[in-house]
Amino acid sequence: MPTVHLLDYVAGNVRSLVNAINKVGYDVEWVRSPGDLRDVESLILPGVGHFGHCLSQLSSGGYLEPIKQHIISGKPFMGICVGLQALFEGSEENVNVPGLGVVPVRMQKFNAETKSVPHIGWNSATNTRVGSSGGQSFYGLNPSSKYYYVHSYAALYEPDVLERDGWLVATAKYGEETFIGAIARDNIFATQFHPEKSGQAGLRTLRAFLNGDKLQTLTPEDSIRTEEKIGLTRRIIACLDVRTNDAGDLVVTKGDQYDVREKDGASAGGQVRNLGKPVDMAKKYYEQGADEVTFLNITSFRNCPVADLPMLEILRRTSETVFVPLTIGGGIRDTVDTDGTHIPALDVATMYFKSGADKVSIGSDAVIAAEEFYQAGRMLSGKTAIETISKAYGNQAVVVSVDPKRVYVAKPEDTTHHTIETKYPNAAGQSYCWYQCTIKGGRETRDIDVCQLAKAVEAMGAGELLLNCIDKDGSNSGFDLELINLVKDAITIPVIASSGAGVPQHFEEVFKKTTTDAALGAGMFHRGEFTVGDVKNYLGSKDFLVRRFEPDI
Ligand code: 1PR
Repeated sequence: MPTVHLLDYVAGNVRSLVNAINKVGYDVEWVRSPGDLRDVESLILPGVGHFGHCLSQLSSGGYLEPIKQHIISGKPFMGICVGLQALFEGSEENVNVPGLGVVPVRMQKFNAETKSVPHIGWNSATNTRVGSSGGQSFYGLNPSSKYYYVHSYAALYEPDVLERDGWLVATAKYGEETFIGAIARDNIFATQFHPEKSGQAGLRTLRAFLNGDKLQTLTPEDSIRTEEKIGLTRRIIACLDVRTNDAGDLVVTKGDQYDVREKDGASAGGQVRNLGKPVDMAKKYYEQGADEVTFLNITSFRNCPVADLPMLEILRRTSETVFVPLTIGGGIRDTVDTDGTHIPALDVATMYFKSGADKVSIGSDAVIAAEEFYQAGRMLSGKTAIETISKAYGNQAVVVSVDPKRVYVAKPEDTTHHTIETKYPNAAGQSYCWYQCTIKGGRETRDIDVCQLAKAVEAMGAGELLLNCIDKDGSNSGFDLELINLVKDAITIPVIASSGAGVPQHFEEVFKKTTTDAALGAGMFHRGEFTVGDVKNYLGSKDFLVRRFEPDI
């Protein structure tokens, strides 16, 4: 197999990139020291996390000058995400650290007053020179395709500024802002999106770069650049709750209100509901068009050494065939291993990232951390799992999964917590409620409400909130819209609505009646009642922008 060199200067998640490169027929070799760069032909610079951190790491490792020399020499260079940002002059994210200065533009933070930041999800990358009369694309980018982005800072697009200097530019639109999704000139290609996480569209781009296939003429159908096609799509996530069943096998399960045992079993609860094998099901949902796949390890594997966690193997295998973002939750916290070794949450997360996860999802530990945050007078300790992981891997890598339950009261004064007046009073006629956070899979309630939790974890550096709802879980009765609106109003990071989806119309409802950034389904997909494709077809028929699965080409 031909070879490409990867420069992995921070211990990031590059496994999916390696898998994607292998998938398009190339082998990866690592650049281990600046001197290695002399003999490199094709170089990819991936990047995650913080601009300043990445550039300082490159600088202190002695890589900056050799990278510049590689670029000047005319040999193929590709930057991904912060690898693209590194080519620019600098970034508002850290004004004191200069970039490589190849592109004379500075990165700016997205306007968080008008939309969720980070920008997470599937968006366009459309060549600015493509018009309705046709045109050319570069490195396989297609105006009809969508690509997976996750970033808070972007190079805002100013028409013709870069094109005048010979750059090919592809843009995307987020809210009112148009930004650079990809650029190319001579031997340089860089994408703000993650091709390794962008399904077949991303693999096509990666393959085009590695094959040196720079320009393509678009078919008339693909050249039609309509406003309706441009922009962030509605993100649909398939969630797999995973645990060992009574026979000791790791299975996908699903409960209602978090009870995953069959109801027709013994009085103490029947068998754990077995809905299939995690790796196979993840692949199935990928091929149905799921925009992300989330695994929640709903029981801890207490007697297993951390390095042997069965979930690590599931991620390794899944990331070989599933090229969309993978999230793993359950047990992301400081842990004591079977031999008594203390393992910090950051190390647990690192194992998952190295196995192919793109994000970790923190549940119980986030609730405890939020309580401590308030007890300390809203002071950050710097030691929580959220803070340490987001500092090392970026906010976008940290999801907080919340498991709230409704608590009804007759009037708001009956509780110190933030209440809403609900359209759905309880049997006692009480029409106010607050949402109480729980830990340990809903088994233990805590004296903290969902708004307090959301604000605290946002301050700690969480990049996204996975908003479950125990009352709605497995009910097939639709999402808890009141809860979602409440939380969306409290924070600016993206929210994934979860629990209650039963039919495609529920996704339409949640996107129409709330400003949720994404929506997640579990049981309706596992039971085979609807596919992810059914949901997307339905949303598409209602004029929502959705990404369709692109078959291999
Ligand atoms: O606390 O950090 O170890 O994380 C444990 C994780 O496991 C948390 O994210 C918690 O939400 C999850 N979890 C724990 N117990 C259960 C359980 O079901 N017994 N599942 C559980 C959470 C909720 C969603 C579900 C949606 C949609 N499941 O994952 O997929 O409710 O379901 P639906 O569409 O069928 O209604 P930690």
